[in-house]
Amino acid sequence: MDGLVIKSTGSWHTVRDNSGNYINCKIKGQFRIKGLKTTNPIAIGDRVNFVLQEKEDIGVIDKIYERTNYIIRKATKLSKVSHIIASNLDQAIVIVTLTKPRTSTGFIDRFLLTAEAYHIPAIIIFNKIDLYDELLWKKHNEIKVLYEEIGYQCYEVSVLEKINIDQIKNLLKDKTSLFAGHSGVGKSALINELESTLNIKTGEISDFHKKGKHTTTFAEMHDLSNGGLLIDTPGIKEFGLINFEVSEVAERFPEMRKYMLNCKFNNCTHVHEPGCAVLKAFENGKISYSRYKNYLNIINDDYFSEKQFN
Ligand SMILES: Nc1nc2c(ncn2[C@@H]2O[C@H](COP(=O)(O)OP(=O)(O)OP(=O)(O)O)[C@@H](O)[C@H]2O)c(=O)[nH]1
Ligand SMILES: [Mg+2]
Ligand SMILES: [Zn+2]
Repeated sequence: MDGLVIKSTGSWHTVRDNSGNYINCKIKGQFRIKGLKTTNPIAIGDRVNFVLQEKEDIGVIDKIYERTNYIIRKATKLSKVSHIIASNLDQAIVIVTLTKPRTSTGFIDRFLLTAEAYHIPAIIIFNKIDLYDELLWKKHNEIKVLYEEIGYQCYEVSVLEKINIDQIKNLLKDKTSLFAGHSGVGKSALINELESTLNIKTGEISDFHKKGKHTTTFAEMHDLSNGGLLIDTPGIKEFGLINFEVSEVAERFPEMRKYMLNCKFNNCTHVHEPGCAVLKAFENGKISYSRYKNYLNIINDDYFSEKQFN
């Protein structure tokens, strides 16, 4: 029987079959994707085939259908293994807060890069705008304009004050979407607000660190009543990138991609080469400082230290 993986907790996977039944499934044997070392062979969003073990009331997954795409990361940049956050997505949404907790542009850019690598439309939702003072609004507007100019859709939301929730409902309609972001940004709270029948556990922000407490521990796909599937995920501390080639990194920055064809050398890393069209665009203000800085950070972790420019 065919089904969709809607939750994974280690060795058990909840699969929904085409008639809407939920079956607890295990995996048979080993699944390995060539060249990909992952901690999870089955990811949420996977379409699978399983065999029902009638006596036990469980299923055994024996096949994963080819993934159209996926979002993947390493726990930290030093980890050897990767984790597939979710597969077969129509859109990947990063929930960002500028305070409680603060999301850095480095985190946003790593997320966007990964989505670009698999051609998944990426969207940014800024939550907790109720907490903004004048300074944060200023910062917010700068960041929002920056990403919108590159071509990313941005939304401004407050779950607490129920601001712009309908916009998000429209955005998610009839699509399979992923919510990702740091712990405490309000991913689960926003889903509860979008779908009043759900009662997902949400957590406080710690007073001292102003960070979330990792309340959601497993990714789970939820049904939206106006059509659509939405994946809630555990908060991510660091979005470790899998090993992209340097040449690929610039290609995944849409505003760099535009210029790199004009670089003098076709193996240009856009750092110091003469005749580099990307550097020229950066010097002329066509590529933003924060994006270029994050690009350098990505291709060469310590090229610029975060401290120096934050
Ligand atoms: N002020 C304010 N607080 C919010 C808003 N949205 C969510 N919160 C609060 O932020 C806290 C964290 O929310 P969660 O939904 O648990 O965050 P999460 O992103 O799911 O976190 P993890 O499951 O740990 O990854 C809760 O106390 C929410 O009430 C908002 O728009 N404004
Ligand atoms: Mg949560
Ligand atoms: Zn170049």
